[in-house]
Amino acid sequence: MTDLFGDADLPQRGREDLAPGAVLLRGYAGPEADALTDGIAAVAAISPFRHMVTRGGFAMSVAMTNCGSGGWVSDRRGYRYQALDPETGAPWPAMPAPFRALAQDAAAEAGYPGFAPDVCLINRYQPGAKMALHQDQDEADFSQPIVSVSLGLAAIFRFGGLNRSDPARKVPLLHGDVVVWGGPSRLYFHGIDSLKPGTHPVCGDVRLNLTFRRS
Ligand code: MD6
Ligand code: FE
Repeated sequence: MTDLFGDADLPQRGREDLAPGAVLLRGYAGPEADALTDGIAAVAAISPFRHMVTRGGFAMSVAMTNCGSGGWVSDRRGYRYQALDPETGAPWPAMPAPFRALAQDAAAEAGYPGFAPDVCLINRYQPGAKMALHQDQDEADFSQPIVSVSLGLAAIFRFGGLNRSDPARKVPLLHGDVVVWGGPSRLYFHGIDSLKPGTHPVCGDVRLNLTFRRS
């Protein structure tokens, strides 16, 4: 008999409700991790990771790239989605098939059938990198969820409410964890604490995060 939680050498699987509409699927992407890291390397060979600048002129500590029919960008003009990579002047690399399949499966598992992501933002955290509390509000249709996949080093995810000052819970996100959120919590404030140094057997000294959206 298989035991969902028994094998010490397997990543823990399971499901946890984080908030109305937000579900954590522990270890869901574990079996796909190698395909995902290969895909990330292929994307980054075309559109390299870079530290984008905020409207205020500060370089973000998280390095980013994108794949799909558009990409999330930030510069002195603000945040937006655009079809061309500003660094290369060319379209973003296509979304690898295993990325799209995983995002659709996870969304359906979490109660959002029919999710059709057109953009995948790829975040790379080195030790000390963090993401300040923010809302994801650059998308056109807030009825579509976001699917977020964590790979490599563990990070603390802060998950608050609709107001910046709402108390935030701290959720450790581990290699293979997938968060799907939408519905009532689609616009909740969230962020990532400063990454602690470490070494992960698959990803080395970084944390990688894929966020799939319908732009
Ligand atoms: C990260 N994630 O996990 C940053 N946004 O590195 C996000 O900002 C995020 O995980 C929307 C939905 C899920 C997320
Ligand atoms: Fe976000």
